Amino acid sequence: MAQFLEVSKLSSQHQKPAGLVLQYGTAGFRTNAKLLDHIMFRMGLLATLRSKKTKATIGVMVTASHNPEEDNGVKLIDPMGEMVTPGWESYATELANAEQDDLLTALKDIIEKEAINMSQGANVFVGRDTRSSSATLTQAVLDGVSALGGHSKDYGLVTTPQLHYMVCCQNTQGKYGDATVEGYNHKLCQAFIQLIKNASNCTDDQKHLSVDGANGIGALKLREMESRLKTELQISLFNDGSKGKLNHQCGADFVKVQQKPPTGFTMNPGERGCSFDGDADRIVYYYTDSEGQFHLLDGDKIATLISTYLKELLTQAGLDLKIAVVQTAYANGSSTHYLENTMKVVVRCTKTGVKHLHHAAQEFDIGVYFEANGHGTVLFSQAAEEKIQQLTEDPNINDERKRAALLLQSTINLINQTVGDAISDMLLIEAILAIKGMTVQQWDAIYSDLPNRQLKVKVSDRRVIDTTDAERRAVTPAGLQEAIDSLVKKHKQARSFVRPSGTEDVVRVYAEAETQESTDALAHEVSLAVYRLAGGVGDEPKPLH
Ligand code: NG1
Ligand code: ZN
Repeated sequence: MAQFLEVSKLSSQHQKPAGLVLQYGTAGFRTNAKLLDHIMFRMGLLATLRSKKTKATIGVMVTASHNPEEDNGVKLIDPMGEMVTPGWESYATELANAEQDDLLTALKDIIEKEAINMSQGANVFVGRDTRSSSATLTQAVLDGVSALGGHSKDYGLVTTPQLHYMVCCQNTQGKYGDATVEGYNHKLCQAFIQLIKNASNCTDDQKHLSVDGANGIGALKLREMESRLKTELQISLFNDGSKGKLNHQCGADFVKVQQKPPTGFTMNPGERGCSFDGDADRIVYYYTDSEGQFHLLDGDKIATLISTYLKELLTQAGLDLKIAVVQTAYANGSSTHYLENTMKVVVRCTKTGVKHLHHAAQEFDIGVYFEANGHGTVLFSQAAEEKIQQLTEDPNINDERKRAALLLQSTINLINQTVGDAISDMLLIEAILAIKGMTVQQWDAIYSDLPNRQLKVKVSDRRVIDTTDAERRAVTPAGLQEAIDSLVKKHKQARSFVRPSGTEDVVRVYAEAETQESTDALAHEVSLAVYRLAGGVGDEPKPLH
């Protein structure tokens, strides 16, 4: 077939280095940008097949999120704007790892298994972050699409959640919004302005927010919205990419893991600040108190704020909808305790990676999901949206119920339901704080985090660690879980688990306990157990203090 001849021809310009093996991990392929040209071409091919199969537009985002500037990566987006379905992740890995001469066989294998009609049209949306390697890698994706005769639209520089939004808009024939950056800006800003009308007496201080753009795409895209927001929200944008390096000493991941403010950031005591990550799908908030102490409000605090607000609105609206919060093992124990015992909402724990959280959240009328690192959103079931819509149109309800229903409706419009979105989350958080007349300190005081620590251990093959129970227990290597259990017993209110990272060649160690000292000691002891029992490489982990 002519299409396969074209694939052969173009693939020779995007040759795979022999022997290189990469996995479609927690968030797609991610590694040094120099190793990714063939991957991008092949993901262009795969997105085209997926589009033919689903008879819908598919997205391909070129980004390595919070990784260093030298890295890059790619994620595929399914028709409703969600992450690509797991079965196709395996195809992605198979196609990516086929040696140059076996590429056509691997491609035909997928076509056959999925019974794809190759005469069906295909449409692929492509977007990229600000990395210097992203433009050329995008071209490789576009070559892949064109090799199989697919149509493509290159959105150029967009945030990851913006591309998810575009795909959803396109496949819902505009019901979700207009599939343009202007459509996105319009939808979010309008919903935000609508919500904030319900806040009374906001002072200029309360309207001010400092934002760390991680020197990435989020900064660029927030700039484009600023003028529409400025009467209600005055943003001071730091790390906007004009001089600093992407994600270097800044951004949501740096702030969360280091538990300190980003560099190049000035903020007075008590003021709110927030950080995006490199592709603007994560956000964390923070402030420094009058003693100079840094306070982080991570994904768990965000989920608590949003679910409290939604629960109150449901009560005011008199709507009987089931709300749940979905977390991962990284959620702070205090947050889970507060949500279950004080707020009395259903809490689910899933494996790391938003696709797992997203999936679990879909089971409820309203599913609030957040990873502790600040990646998350809120999903409303179709039935919930319809009930809320009906209530806004009901002439027989009182003002309080009407107001609550309208607030819920604007919240639905503001939140990006396709995926976690730093800009959309930020606007929702700002609106909630304003409506509730709440300061960042009051938000922080809802519950107190248990001290926690994340560490990384290098091992020769991280796949030796297999986990169960939403990654909270290690099944292999033998003896590791028993070692962790006995270390945890030595500390008060302690919890610890280990899992292989899906985005870096490391094993992640998490620990929490009653005091920071105890937490750090536990994290170190568990790191040593991993190093000794799971084939550690390099120097033995050293104590933190
Ligand atoms: P890995 O490297 O698999 O731990 C990290 C984050 C995930 C997710 C992905 C994708 C932690 C502990 N892990 O995954 O939550 O966000 O990156 O970006 O934060
Ligand atoms: Zn990201």
